[in-house]
Amino acid sequence: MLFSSIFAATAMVGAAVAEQHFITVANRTGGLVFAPETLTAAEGDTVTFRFWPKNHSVAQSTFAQPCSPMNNGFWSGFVPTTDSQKVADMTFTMEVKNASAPIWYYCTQGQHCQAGMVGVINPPRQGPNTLAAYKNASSLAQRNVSPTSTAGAGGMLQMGNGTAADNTTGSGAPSSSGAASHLAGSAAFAGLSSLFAYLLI
Ligand SMILES: [Cu+2]
Repeated sequence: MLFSSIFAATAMVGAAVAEQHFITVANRTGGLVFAPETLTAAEGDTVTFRFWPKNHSVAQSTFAQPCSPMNNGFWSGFVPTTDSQKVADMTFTMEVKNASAPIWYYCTQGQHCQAGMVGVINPPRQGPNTLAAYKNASSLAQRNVSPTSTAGAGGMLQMGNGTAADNTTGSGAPSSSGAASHLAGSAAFAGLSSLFAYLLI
C-alpha cells in the first residue's frame, strides 16, 4: 500500500510539471494567423488550440511539404464558430511527445495556408528551416489539403479549454480519435486523480 502510494505520488509529480500552452487560431478581427506562431514547449507539455470565427482548422505537415498533411500528423478537423466575441467552445489539444522534433502546422481552410496561416512548435535553433522559410514555401504551395483522418486525430478535440478537469464539466466527450489520443487523455485524468488523492492524505 505504502509503495503504491509512493509510486502514485511520483507519477503525480511527473504529470504536474507538464505545462499547458495555448495557441489561438485566427483572431477576433478575422486575421489569418496563429498566435503565437512560434512556440517552445517541453516534452510532455500540451498545446491547446483555441478557435476564432469563422471556420478554421489545424493540421500537421512536414517542413518539406507545406499545406499538405503529414502521415500520422495531428488534425483538429474544422471548428466552425460564429461568435466574434469569444473563441469557440471546442478546443483541440495535442501533447508534445518529442521536443527535439519541430512540429510544423497549418490551417487547411481555403487558401489560408498560402496566406500565411501556419506555425511551428519547437523550430530548429539554427539552419535553413525557419518559420519564414516555411511560410514562404507555403505561399507557393499549389493546393491546401485537409487530412482524411478523423477530426481530433493525434490529440483531443473537446469542449472546454483543453484541461482534463475542464473536460469533466464539458458537454462533449472527446471525439473518437485513435488510441494514442485516448491514452493521452487517460494519462491526464490519472495525473489529476493522483493529485487529488495526494492532497487528501
Ligand atoms: Cu484558417
